[in-house]
Amino acid sequence: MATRLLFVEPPKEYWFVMGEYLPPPTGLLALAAYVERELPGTEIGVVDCQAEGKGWPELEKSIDSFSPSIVATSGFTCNAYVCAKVAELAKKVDERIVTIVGGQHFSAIPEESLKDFPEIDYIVRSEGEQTLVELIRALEQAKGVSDVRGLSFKNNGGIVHTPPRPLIEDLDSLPFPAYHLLGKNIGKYHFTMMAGKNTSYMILEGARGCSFRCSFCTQWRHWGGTWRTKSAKRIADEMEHLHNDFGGQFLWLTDDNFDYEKRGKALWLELKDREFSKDTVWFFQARMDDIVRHPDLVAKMHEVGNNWILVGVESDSPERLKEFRKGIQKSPAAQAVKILNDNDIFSQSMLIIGSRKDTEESIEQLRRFTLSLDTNFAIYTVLTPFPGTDIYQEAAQNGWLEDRNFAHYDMSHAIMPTESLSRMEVQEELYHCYKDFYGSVTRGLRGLFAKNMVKRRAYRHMVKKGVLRSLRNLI
Ligand code: B12
Ligand code: SF4
Repeated sequence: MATRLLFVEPPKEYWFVMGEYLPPPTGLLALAAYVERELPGTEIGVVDCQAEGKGWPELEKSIDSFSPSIVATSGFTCNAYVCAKVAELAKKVDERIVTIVGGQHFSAIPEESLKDFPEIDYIVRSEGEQTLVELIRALEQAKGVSDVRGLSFKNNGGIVHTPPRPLIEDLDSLPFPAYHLLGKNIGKYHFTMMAGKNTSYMILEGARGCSFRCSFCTQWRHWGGTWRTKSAKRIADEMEHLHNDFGGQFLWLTDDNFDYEKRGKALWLELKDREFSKDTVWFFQARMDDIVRHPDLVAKMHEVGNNWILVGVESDSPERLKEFRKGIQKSPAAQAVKILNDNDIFSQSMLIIGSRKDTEESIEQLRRFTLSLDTNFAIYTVLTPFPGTDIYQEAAQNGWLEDRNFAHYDMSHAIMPTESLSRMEVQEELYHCYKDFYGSVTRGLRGLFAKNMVKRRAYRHMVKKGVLRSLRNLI
């Protein structure tokens, strides 16, 4: 009998800091497209609970009516319980349903996850496409799965981790993500604060991994410390496809480190004569040093629709940058933000508080530095020990993990104390950071009446959605 594979995007909490958004389940769509191509006999379904407004009871009905042989789901650390609940629900509907999860969190701690969540049958570690296909084949042929690389599962009371799978060499060989499986939901995806409620929001991958080694980041570890990019032509083709075939107007490139050096010019050449780029805006994340080295390419990307960049500023302190292994000695944030502002690209700066050596004074210094930056938007985060990072290991060994509820690992909940601040004091400091930046009447008015529409929307969001109030409630 053909495999019936149901991908589930579970009911999740929004990250309140960024307000109302509905992201397409990109990771699941990448997997679905690959299975569709490699195993054409598979019956594939996608339930997106967010888009369909489904809660747990409705999801149970959807699983029941699709009658899957496999249920697959994905989530970050803060959604780990939600993924486990999907597996539990699948087993409740029919004990024979095979449950599979993957993604950065489960890949980082497969042993602990399989022990904590007995309802999960298989964890696919790191890159998912080939492992999932081989696993389905092995299950269809009712042969053992121990030859499938990149898999963790329970066996005879123990846990087996098969050897890691080599990564796919050529990302251009992957099919386009299966947006067509979203059916009538396709027009619902939006990111109100970033692009307005009625602008269709889609996510695409330009690259996987990162060649840097920041101590707080899970990304490089998940992808084995490598950085692989799709070709500029492939990225442009994928953007065009999302725009022309599905109406995508606000495109989010998942790349955590854009890397102008390696492909900025080539992408500009690919996009500049394509009609669709006049009707889309797009976003990515970039390193400050990359921006500063390539102001000319920053301008060129803007010409072809890039209107928002998230920059990992993290801290102004050289000690902190060293501790985070940012690969930078002195912060070039001021120059980077100026280049973005000069090019009318919305500058979003990410800042981190709560590292071991942080004190009231050092956080106050970071606040002053941020105000001096003239960044359009500041997002302060609390240093979060995501499983898979060195910080997690160090914190676990030293007993610093005061909150072990993974649902709180969202960079807004303080998880650890510092040497001189209690966990709650770190939480209070986070509130003060936002209050300083967004609570100032002058700054607020400037934001609300800014010429730049994106900036107006962002400030309106900060005021209307009560982000400050939500942060206050965490204390
Ligand atoms: C787009 C994005 C978002 C979007 C929406 C994402 C979504 N669909 O929900 C928004 C802006 C909303 C967002 C929010 C947050 N995000 Co975010 N986000 C990303 C980003 C940039 C891309 C995700 C993506 O689509 N990747 C492309 C797909 C193809 O990759 P993938 O999901 O990893 O899947 C592959 C494999 O991992 C594997 N796989 C994954 N799942 C499964 C499941 C199965 C069954 C199988 C077989 C395989 C498999 O196979 C896939 C193909 O190989 C990533 C960084 C990155 N580049 O991945 C961060 C990232 C996932 N986010 C992160 C974080 C921390 C957050 C926030 C908590 C806070 C924040 N500061 O942004 C919030 C939480 C929101 C919430 N409550 O759910 C972290 C997660 C770290 C962790 N361990 O938890 C990441 C890794 C960023 C980072 N560098 O640290 N995010
Ligand atoms: S540069 Fe960005 S993506 Fe790369 S390791 Fe550092 S934080 Fe992670």
